[in-house]
Amino acid sequence: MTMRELDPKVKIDIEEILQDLEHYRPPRKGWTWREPVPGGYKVGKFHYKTMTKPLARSVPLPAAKYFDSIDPQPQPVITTEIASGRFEDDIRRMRMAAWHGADHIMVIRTTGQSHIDGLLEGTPEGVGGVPITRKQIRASRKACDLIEKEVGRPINFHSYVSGVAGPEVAVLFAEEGINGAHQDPQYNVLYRNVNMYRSFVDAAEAKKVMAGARIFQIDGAHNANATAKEGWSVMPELLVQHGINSAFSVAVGMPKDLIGLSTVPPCAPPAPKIWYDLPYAVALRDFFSEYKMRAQQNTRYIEADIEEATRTHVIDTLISALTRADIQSTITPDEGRNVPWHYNNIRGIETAKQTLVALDGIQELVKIDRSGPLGEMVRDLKERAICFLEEMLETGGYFAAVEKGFFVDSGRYPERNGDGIARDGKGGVGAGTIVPRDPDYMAPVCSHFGHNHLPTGVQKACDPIDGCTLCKPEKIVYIDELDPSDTCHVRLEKTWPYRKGGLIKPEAEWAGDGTMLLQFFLPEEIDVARVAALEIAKKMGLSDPEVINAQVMHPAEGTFLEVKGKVDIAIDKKTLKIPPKEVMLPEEELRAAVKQWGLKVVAATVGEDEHSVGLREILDIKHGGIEKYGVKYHYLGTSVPVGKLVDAAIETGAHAILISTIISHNDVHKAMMRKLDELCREKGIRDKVVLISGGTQVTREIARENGMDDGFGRGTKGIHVVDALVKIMRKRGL
Ligand code: Z98
Repeated sequence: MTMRELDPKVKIDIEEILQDLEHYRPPRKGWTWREPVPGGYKVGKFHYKTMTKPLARSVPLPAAKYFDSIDPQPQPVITTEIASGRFEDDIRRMRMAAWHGADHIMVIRTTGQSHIDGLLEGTPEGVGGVPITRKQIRASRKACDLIEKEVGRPINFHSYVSGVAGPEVAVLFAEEGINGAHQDPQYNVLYRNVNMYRSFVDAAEAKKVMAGARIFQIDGAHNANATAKEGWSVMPELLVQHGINSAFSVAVGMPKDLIGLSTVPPCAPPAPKIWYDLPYAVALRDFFSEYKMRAQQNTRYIEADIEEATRTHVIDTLISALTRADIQSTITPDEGRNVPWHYNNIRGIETAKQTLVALDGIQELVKIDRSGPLGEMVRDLKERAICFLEEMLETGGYFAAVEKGFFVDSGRYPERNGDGIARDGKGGVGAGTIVPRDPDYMAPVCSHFGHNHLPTGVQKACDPIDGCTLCKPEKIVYIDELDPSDTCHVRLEKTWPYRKGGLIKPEAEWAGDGTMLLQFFLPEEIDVARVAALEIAKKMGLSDPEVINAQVMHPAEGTFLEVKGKVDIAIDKKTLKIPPKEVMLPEEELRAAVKQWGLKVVAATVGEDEHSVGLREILDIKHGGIEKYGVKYHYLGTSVPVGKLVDAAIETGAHAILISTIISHNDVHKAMMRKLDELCREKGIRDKVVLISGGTQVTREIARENGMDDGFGRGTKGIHVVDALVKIMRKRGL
């Protein structure tokens, strides 16, 4: 049962995870928070106020290379939602997400699983999410167990305990080591039309089971925000919904530290967001100070533009940092444009991490000012929420209020527009199925809500059956996928060539799907551009092309487009020639060597070549040219005869000659290189000077074949040239 640890250089082996799955038991249960470092956190040259224990392995933020590759981990747990429909593919995404700093991985289940009145066993791939089955959970949890060891931080795996099968799902989750779940009986009532009484009875049972396994609970109040006509109008109601679920959970026996409120900013730009979201966040924290906060982006405002989603997310996260968020959830524009891709998950995680790291300790520098309009707005919100609750009580309580359509009304309470979601107490899924317990009711299970008539002398409810599945996991019955024609094994066999067989094929949703994303501009108005974009994609050989994002740059001048489509191209890895990786010397070492030699070079563009920009970038300090590392240069200008360069090198005692050519017709660039080499030989200085050529058409191979010591093409920076210079000079024993 013990699995081989993951090797960071090797892909996770899905087939190995699926092996012996029926006997796998999660080694750990319950939710975990990140570990704060007492007294702050010193990494590299910085002292952080609120960061947590660093990861053993991770991918740091892109700019980390300028900061000794540090990767500070903010206090809030960071969520990502991964649910492509195929859990066998999601596992790889989970690993990538964990390396980028996600420790809360949420699986959206197949649309409307709340309607299903039993556990799913052996359901094939899902649509718009993953079917939550024991197999899916167990395989994913097993993968997370390996991944968390690799990154050195526990991963919270999360799904939903809602709907008519809620209690069964809760037991399944408790058995399989799920760490977090949405549970809110109001969700079922309002959005899935589960009978209201049934929903609350089931919730009591489900919450009790969750508490027993220390599964962290997130409520569903935010759904009102995403459903209501005007998200910001329902702010008082959101407070009420949070209150109902929290109070009910506590009454059922859930400890407060396991109760999280799902807070979603009600507004987004172009609205003046801060005037709505900040008072809402503050009111929420005032009312629910004993509970945890899970802050999530509002799915409602997510459009197809990733930049737009990112900008809003940054502002959301600023509000989280200014107030308090224990969990920062991320979403991606994938929700808006149907590209469930892990790179967008990673972007969302990075947005949260980058923002939270940047804002470390912000509360010591910036205070929420309640003395002005903010305090007034917070009070107003709280008053409206309390009045809502009072009216609810006067109406006859929660159930009566739901029947009257109190909830998700688009009016700003106390206004009502009469468009709320009204449910019939006698109707809905599972109506009339509640059976009162007999006085001698007895269920031989340990995690159980309410009255349980244990026979005298029985200590533990499950003793009479020699243990329930929570106490004796070996009693769990594992049922594999039932449709033999569509199992993850069948799918894995199809994708084997792209995962293990050495074929490289692009993927977005699923392994080997060939999905690619194109970004381009068309100088046409949007309607024309959309159609033209599809034609272009087809001509490029993409099948099933779809415009997933189109943005007007100007109503007449043009449109930016993103098109997804599929290619049927796979590259055989064996045919690729991978150039050996140049290991650069550390910057400090380069500077020291340059200083020791007093390194000097002469440089020019040669022949009839007037293109000086590239060379100047390599020389000048401004963009990190060789000057930055202490190299002195003598620039002779453009179209300089090679002989003049050689003379200058002799005169100035230069250690190297750098030539640059962009023009390459008739192989003039090669001719220039050979001429330089020959001249240096004639003058007897070839062993004293390093010869380097550069230009868009130049490669190391071309340069070396034509008498140079090294050559550089596009994308070269000064440091690459300095590195080459130092290495060549050392090789010559200088
Ligand atoms: C989120 N991105 O909250 P079905 N219960 C609750 C929910 O909020 C949801 C479900 C159940 C969002 C995800 N929420 C949306 C309280 C869904 C799902 O019936 O299986 O779709 O239930 O993070």
